This record gives sequence, C-alpha cells and structure tokens, in this order.
Amino acid sequence: MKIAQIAGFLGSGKTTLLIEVAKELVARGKRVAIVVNDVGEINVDFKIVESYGLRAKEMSGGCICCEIAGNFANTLALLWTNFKPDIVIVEPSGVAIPWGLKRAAEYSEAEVPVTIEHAPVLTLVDSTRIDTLLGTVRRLVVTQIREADVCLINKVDASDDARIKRSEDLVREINPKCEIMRISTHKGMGVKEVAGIIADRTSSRYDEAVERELLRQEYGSG
Ligand SMILES: Nc1nc2c(ncn2[C@@H]2O[C@H](COP(=O)(O)OP(=O)(O)O)[C@@H](O)[C@H]2O)c(=O)[nH]1
Ligand SMILES: [Mg+2]
Repeated sequence: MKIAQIAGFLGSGKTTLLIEVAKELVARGKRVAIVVNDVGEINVDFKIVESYGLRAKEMSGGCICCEIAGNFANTLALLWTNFKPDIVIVEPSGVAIPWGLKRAAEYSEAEVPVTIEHAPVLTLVDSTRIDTLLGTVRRLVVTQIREADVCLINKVDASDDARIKRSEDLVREINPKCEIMRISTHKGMGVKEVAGIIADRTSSRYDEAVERELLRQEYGSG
C-alpha cells in the first residue's frame, strides 16, 4: 500500500489538488483512498468524492504525524482490511512534518500484513502568498520544503513571474536536490504529471538517522 502525502501550509491548495489527482488515479484503474487531517477553506464533501469511486476518511483531534499518529496507523490498517487501496493520498494538517508522517504510516505494519511504500513527498508552495509565508510561518514552510522530494509551485494562474521566481529561488536555497514543478490545479496544469509521480515513483522509508540529521540542520547541534 503506497502512501502519498501532499504537504503545504493551510490554504496552499492541498485539498483542491488532492481531489483532482485522486480522480485521475481512479481513471487510471487504481484503488484510491484519501485521508484528510485538516480543517481548510474547502471542506471535502465525502458523498461527492466517494461517488468518484474512492474511499475517504477524515481525521481530527490533532496532527496525524504526532498527537494522533496511532489513530492514523489504525485508520490505514482499517482501510487496508476493508478496501485494499493501492494508493492512499494523505492531506496532513498544515503543520505536519513529512518524516513524522512516514513513520506514523509505517506503524500500521504492526497491525496488518501489508508493506507500506511511500510516494515522493510533495510540498505545495503557494506562489501568490510567498512573501507572507516567508515572514510569519517561515520555520514550518522551510521544514516542509526541506523534506520534499518534489516542490509544487502552485496557483501560477493567479501569480506573476516575480513571485513565481521568488518561490523557486526559495525552494532552491532550502532544498537544492528537490524537483520543482509549476502547477495550477484550477487550470488543470500539472495534475496528470503529479498523478504520474505518485503512481510510478517512490520515496525512502522512515529512517531515524535521516530525521536526526534534518533536526540537527534545523535546530543546530546544541
Ligand atoms: N488561483 C488558484 N487558486 C487555487 C488553486 N488551487 C486552490 N486554490 C484556492 O486556494 C484556496 C485554498 O485551497 P485548499 O485546497 O482549501 O487549500 P488547503 O488548505 O491547502 O487544503 C481555495 O480558495 C482554492 O480555491 C489554483 O490552482 N489557483
Ligand atoms: Mg485542505
């Protein structure tokens, strides 16, 4: 069972993208479930999304990478038992840490006989709000970018070249290795490519040594 997380700050467009990507994967014949751990601008209408042929679960009461990591693992185990998804697309809360979410997902292996794989970690960067993001919530945004395999510079339909360029420069500076794509879910730009990345590629499993190194980079060695 493959877990695909779409990280990004509140309002960056996670729910909007997740639904379009899930539909695309269902159209490609995949069994898809979605798990949403967020109260966002756009609430997921479970009746509608399930009518697309996928399974949807909502989780509240804390962040699935920390406070309710155990519930998240249970939810994945139940999804496996009842639905056997190929892919579970996860919308973490805007404050979740990608490595923590990988670890929490792997806990489900203790409950059901399934191996967890990870799709590349996707982090959305809202190019229309890049300057605000760098001011008030910089540390979280930096963490999500640092741990991304692919950064999606989003809402390019409503942004401008200068802000898009600033978003890309920021990503390059924080995470020189990650891929960068410009997308606009509203214009359908990048949706098929993102579905392809989730379906065809993988990311490493949780590794305590890697997480320790990331934390050291972030908080210093003290
Ligand atoms: N212009 C533009 N707005 C978008 C796009 N994707 C999402 N939005 C808007 O951004 C806002 C937040 O989207 P949402 O998916 O709820 O973000 P989340 O909080 O990260 O889940 C909503 O008003 C969306 O309509 C896009 O591609 N272009
Ligand atoms: Mg949302």
